[in-house]
Amino acid sequence: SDEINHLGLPRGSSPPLPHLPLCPSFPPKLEGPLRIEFDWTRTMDDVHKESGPGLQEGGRFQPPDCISQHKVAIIIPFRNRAQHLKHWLYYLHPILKRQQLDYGVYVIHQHGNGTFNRAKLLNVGFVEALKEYAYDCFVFSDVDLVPMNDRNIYRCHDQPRHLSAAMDKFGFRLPYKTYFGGVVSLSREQYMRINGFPNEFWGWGGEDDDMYSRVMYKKMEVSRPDNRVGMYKMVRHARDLHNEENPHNAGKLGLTRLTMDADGINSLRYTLKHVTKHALYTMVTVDLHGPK
Ligand code: UDH
Ligand code: NGS
Repeated sequence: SDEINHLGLPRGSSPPLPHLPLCPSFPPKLEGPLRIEFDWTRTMDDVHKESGPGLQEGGRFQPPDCISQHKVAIIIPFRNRAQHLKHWLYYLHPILKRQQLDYGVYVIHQHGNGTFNRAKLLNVGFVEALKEYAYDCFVFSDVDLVPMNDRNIYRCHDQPRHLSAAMDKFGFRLPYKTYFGGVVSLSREQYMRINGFPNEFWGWGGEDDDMYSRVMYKKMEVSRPDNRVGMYKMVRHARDLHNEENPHNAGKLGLTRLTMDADGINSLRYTLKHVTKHALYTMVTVDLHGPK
C-alpha cells in the first residue's frame, strides 16, 4: 500500500542502517606510536573545530562504515581540571574514532568542595552511562592520561584490562606489579562480578589497589598491553585541593575481601545534580554525599 515503502516501513520513516558489515577485529587505520604534547594553547572551541567529522552531541560516535563490535562508555572522574580535559579530548577523539568504537565520553564531575572520591565517581559513571545506552564495556580513565600508541584499543577483553601499563612518570613501566591505576577497562559482566568499585575511599590513595584486589578475589586476572603499546603521557600537575592523601585508606585494603560484596555498585547512593551535553562530552554533575 501507499503507507508502506519498499523496505516495509511506514512511508517517511528513516531507513534502517544500510547493511553495514561488522567492523574488523584489527582497525585498518591505526597509526601506532603518536606524538603527544601538552604545551599548545588551543581553546576548547578550537579543539571542537578540529575534532573532525562524525561526532554527535555529548561526545558520542559510531563508525560510519561498519558496525562496531564494542559499545564503550569512557568514564572520567573530574573536578577542576579543565585544561587536562581539553588535552584529553583533543587527542582521544581522533584515536577512538580510528579504533572504530561505538563510544560515548562521560565526565563525572564531583559537585562541591568536599573530599574527592575517585572510585565512587567511577561507579556513578557506570550507572549514568547505562541510563543512556546499552554499553557493554567501560573504560575508566583519569583525565590527565593520554595514550602514546593508538594500538592500545579502548575496548574490553575476556579479563579486566589495565591499559596504562607504561606511564612516563614511572619510567614507562609499572611502579609495582599489582598497580591498577590510571586507565582500566572492564566489561559490564566483569564490573558486576566485582560489585563495582569501593564507595568508601575518600581522598587520595588505595582505591585502585582495592579495585585490583576485587578482581583477584573474584578469580579473574588482569591483562595488559606490552610496555610499548601501553605507553602513556601524563599532564604534569600539582596536588589538588581537597584530595589529600587519606591515611586511613591503606588500612582498608586488608578488609577488601570482607567488605567488597557490601560496598560497591549495590550500595551506591548519590544525588544527580545535572547532566549537560557538550559537543565533545557529556558532563554528569553529582553530589556524592561525602563525610562532613
Ligand atoms: N581528579 C580531578 N580533580 C581532583 C582530583 C582528582 O579531576 O581534584 C581526577 C582526575 O581525573 C585525576 C584522577 O582523579 O586524573 C586521579 O587523581 P590523583 O590526584 O590521584 O591523580 P594523580 O595520581 O596525582 O595524577 C596525585 C598527586 C600528584 C602530586 C604530584 C606532585 N608533583
Ligand atoms: C600507591 C597508592 C595507589 C597509587 C600508587 C601510585 O601507594 O593508590 O601508589 O601513586 N596506594 C595506596 O596509597 C594504598 S603515584 O605514584 O601515582 O602518586 O595509585
